[in-house]
Amino acid sequence: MQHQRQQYQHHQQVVQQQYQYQQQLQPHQYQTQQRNSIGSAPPSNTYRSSSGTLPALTSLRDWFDAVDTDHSGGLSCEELQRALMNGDGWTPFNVETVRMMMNMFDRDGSGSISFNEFIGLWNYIEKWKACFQNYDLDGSGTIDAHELKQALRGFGYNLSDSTVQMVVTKYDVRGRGDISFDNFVQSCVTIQALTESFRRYDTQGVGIVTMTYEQFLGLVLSNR
Ligand SMILES: [Ca+2]
Ligand SMILES: [Ca+2]
Repeated sequence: MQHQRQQYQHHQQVVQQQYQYQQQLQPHQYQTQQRNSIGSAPPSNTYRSSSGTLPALTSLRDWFDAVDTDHSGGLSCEELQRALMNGDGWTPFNVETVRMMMNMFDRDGSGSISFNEFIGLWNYIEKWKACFQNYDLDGSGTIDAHELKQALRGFGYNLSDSTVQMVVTKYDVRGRGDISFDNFVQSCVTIQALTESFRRYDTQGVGIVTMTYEQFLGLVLSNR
């Protein structure tokens, strides 16, 4: 009996560890569960006009018009890149992050970002900025491995040091051991998307999947 109970407890422990990844990005839950901890939920890309975080619309319009250099009424990838800056020395966003934003917010698929789409995009970035500042514990303007680990934990991902370090290495484009704002957003959104893909196969929710070669290819390609 005692032995069985110990076995069961051990099993529960293992399952709980495997489940850790599962306590993951469901922003509506995190907003309630994590509010009192260090972090905030990773922003969702749902535009809420009532959020009150938008800069005055007139100045946003001016900014939009200023970066719409060909006056087409929409922002191309290059124009959008000029509109978005990192806080650390005001370097422009890397083009991969800009493309990711385009894909998320070009709702009508026109290939450019209209002013209305830009409002949603701007709001999304503002929320990420607040999140970034929250986790930039030393105020360096970048996120190092320790800070990223805290951030991912705040989002519900309990990743090992070596996995976190792998993420930093992947997104540390300047080779300084930390990641800039644009890469922080990109890495978090990528981890979120990959985890969601994984979970579609992990029907038992145990953190382990069996998949065919072609399912694996499908998973990877759908995330690129
Ligand atoms: Ca344009
Ligand atoms: Ca930092």
